[in-house]
Amino acid sequence: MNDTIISLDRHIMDEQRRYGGRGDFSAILSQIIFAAKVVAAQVSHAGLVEDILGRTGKTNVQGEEVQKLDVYANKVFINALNYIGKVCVMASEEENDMIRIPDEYPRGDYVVMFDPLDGSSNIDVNVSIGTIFGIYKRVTPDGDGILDDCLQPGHKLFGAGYIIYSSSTILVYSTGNGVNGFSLDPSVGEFVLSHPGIRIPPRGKIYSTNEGNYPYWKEGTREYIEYLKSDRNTRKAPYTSRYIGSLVADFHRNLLKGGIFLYPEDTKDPKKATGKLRLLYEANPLAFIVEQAGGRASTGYGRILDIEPTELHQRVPLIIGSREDVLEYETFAQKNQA
Ligand code: P6P
Repeated sequence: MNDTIISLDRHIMDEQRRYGGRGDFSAILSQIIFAAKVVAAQVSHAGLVEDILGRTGKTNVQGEEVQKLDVYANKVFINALNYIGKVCVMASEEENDMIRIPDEYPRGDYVVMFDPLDGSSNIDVNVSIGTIFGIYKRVTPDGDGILDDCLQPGHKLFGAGYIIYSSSTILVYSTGNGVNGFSLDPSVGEFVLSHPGIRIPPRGKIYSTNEGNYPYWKEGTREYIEYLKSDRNTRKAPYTSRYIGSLVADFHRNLLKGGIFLYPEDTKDPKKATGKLRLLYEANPLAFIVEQAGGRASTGYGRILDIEPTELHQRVPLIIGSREDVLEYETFAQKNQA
């Protein structure tokens, strides 16, 4: 038996001992791990389970058609967190309003935001999908959490992470002391340390964006993508294009290999005038992770983690990945504001 295996539970306990936590945050992470295992089990055979893959015919707050696995994952995360007495309020991409803690359960000191199953359009074509989560300390003293507890800037995050459901299920998280990745070993049903101390290369050679939006991008953005595709860039050779269409999958690849992901604002759809992706439960948690790994996350005009949120489901342009690549984009994006 290999005695160097470090389970995620052990890693969380080590972190708690090192930083003197009371165990509340650890309890939240442990429940997120449990929920991730439950969702992973369904995702792994979603192709076989007709009723999971079917469509509900309903749409969520984003106006996207809700598929049953979205609904299922949302309920799994809510039910895993609402009864433990560590959380005072939650928010989810799948819920219009904040998620109250049921009266019969105690309230706690933390706030959890999540996108329960990002990449919904890929669910029924067996492409990688993921869960994104962020955890804050509450700002109100007690009782039910309120909107002020949810609308906190990303630099106040206490911890954040994501789970990618793919050829293997990997959970990546940070509590502000570096980034570590854990792979789910289905033979023992545990997440074990597989990617210790993740650092994103300062510059990559991959760019990830939906070039179908090119006609609707602002001038500086278009010029940047043309620059990457030329031999004028610092590599003196075109970057490689990689785009899966699941934020978690595109982000995870670039985190490990280096590169830049861009979902800039576009002029086609008024809903995307400030970008498509959500600040609270998509951009902020991934920005926290990428900065902890030495990368950068920007709107093109400013640091994601510095944005003062105004709405639960507000959208932002998201430019995220290798630090030097994101900084270089920002020089081009200045033209967008001229
Ligand atoms: P588009 C998936 O629906 C998602 O929210 C993200 O996971 C992904 O990065 C983005 O939208 C893809 O959007 O417009 O390129 O299909």
